[in-house]
Amino acid sequence: MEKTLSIIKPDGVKKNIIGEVIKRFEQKDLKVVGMKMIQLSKEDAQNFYIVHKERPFYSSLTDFMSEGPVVIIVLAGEKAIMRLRDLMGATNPKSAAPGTIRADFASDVEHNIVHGSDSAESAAYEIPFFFSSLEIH
Ligand code: 3AN
Repeated sequence: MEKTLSIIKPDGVKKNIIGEVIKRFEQKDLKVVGMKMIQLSKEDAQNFYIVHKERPFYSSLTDFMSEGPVVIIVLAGEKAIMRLRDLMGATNPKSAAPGTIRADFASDVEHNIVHGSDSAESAAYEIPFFFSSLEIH
């Protein structure tokens, strides 16, 4: 059993597809073991995406991620990290495989509906960033 962190980003919440995204996780046997809806401050978003701080899109990404509420989800399952990435599709929806969340719903490379930890190291940073052990079931 592996755990990974997903975020339904502000564009996904605005498009009213929280249920649709979670349904896709559950249909592929990824189990929701922690969940909350919060609005990130700009500083929260900067700290969460600290690995991207030198990237040209860091400022607009952290503006976007703090512009409205997000749903933060911990998922558990076998190979959960890789399987969540497969369900999401490529970062740029133009390159995302048909039937993936980003191919179906994302507008562009920044507004791409969903986040998923990209490695075990990222998950180990991202899960405790949002959840205490009491909030994971
Ligand atoms: P992923 O979310 O697929 O792991 P990352 O980690 O490379 O992609 O990027 C983190 C987030 O930064 C993406 N989800 C997306 O919102 C944004 N992003 C990535 N590349 C770009 C880009 N070239 N221009 C604008 N935003 C980007």
